[in-house]
Amino acid sequence: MIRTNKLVSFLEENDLDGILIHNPANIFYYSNFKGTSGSLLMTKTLNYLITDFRYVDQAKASAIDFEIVETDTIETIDIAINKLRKKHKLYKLGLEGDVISRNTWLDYEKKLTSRLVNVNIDHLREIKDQKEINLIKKAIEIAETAFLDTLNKIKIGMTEKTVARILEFKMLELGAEAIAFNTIVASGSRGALPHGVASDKLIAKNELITIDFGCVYKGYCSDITRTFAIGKIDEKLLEIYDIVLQANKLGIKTLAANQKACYVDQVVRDFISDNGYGDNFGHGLGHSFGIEVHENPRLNQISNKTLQSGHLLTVEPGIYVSGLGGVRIEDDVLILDDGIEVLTSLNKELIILEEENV
Ligand SMILES: [Mn+2]
Repeated sequence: MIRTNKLVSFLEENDLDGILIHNPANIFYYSNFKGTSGSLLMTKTLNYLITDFRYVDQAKASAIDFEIVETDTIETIDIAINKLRKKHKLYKLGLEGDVISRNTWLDYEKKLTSRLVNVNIDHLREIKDQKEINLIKKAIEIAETAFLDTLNKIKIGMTEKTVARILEFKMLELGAEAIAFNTIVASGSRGALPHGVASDKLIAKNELITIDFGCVYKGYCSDITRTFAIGKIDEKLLEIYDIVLQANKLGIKTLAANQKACYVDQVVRDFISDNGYGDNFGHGLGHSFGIEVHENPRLNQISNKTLQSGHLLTVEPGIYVSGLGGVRIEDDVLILDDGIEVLTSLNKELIILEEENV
């Protein structure tokens, strides 16, 4: 109900009679409906879930606070809405311009008798409630358990893809409903690719391996990165590991309610620059996540957000050296009124798998 109340406040503040929601993350957030076709029409007093024949039973079972409106095809949503418009005086209707295509917008404009206003309501999901935190904690626990299991199974000569599949299968076996994103397994010089999705490269000795992974549990994501080693590692990479580890700890220590998001990024960026790798950290320090794996607020140089209790953030500094490799260490942290809670619990000191055991 708190979620709906916040949306109603948004409608009031923006002088809207209702909103037609298409973003699947927002549909799930308000209605608990996860079907891939449907939209919500929410007014200050009534909630409708508009979907087609394929999803009606699922909608009735999951979206218990919503009246289900069945349409024949996507084209007839407008007929349903225009009917509802008469009942609810929907003169001004919010529509998520960041989510629907231009053609869909034009189509609505042609067919709906309401005036359409471009809105984005994603920020209403920024502060996580206890129920969400509990699901995210479970998604993290599953991912971490699967990661430790994968460390025991990794073998020299496997492809990065095989390592990714072992980790993903374990997450699913442990109760995850899906993986949160394409698992990154970047070994050796591929470690210099911040988004090096697992490839056919073979796992080799004397290399670092960065794995960035996460799963979805009951609609909520986890997002974790660890870099570990097999055998003997180049001195320069060991130095880089140590800098990234310190940067990660510094970022976590700097997080607090009332802190500016850009300031936290700057503190860590300055630290990495002071250690000589300023040009090798080309992405933001972190981001929020929840129903989606990348949500606001962001920890980066242009984020003017002030952190608040209930914000959930990744802290993921990385150093990437083309031709040599890279390191990233990513934790998930919850901002509290009087401090923080680090939700990830995997060891961060460099894990070195002995060559003869791999
Ligand atoms: Mn991340």
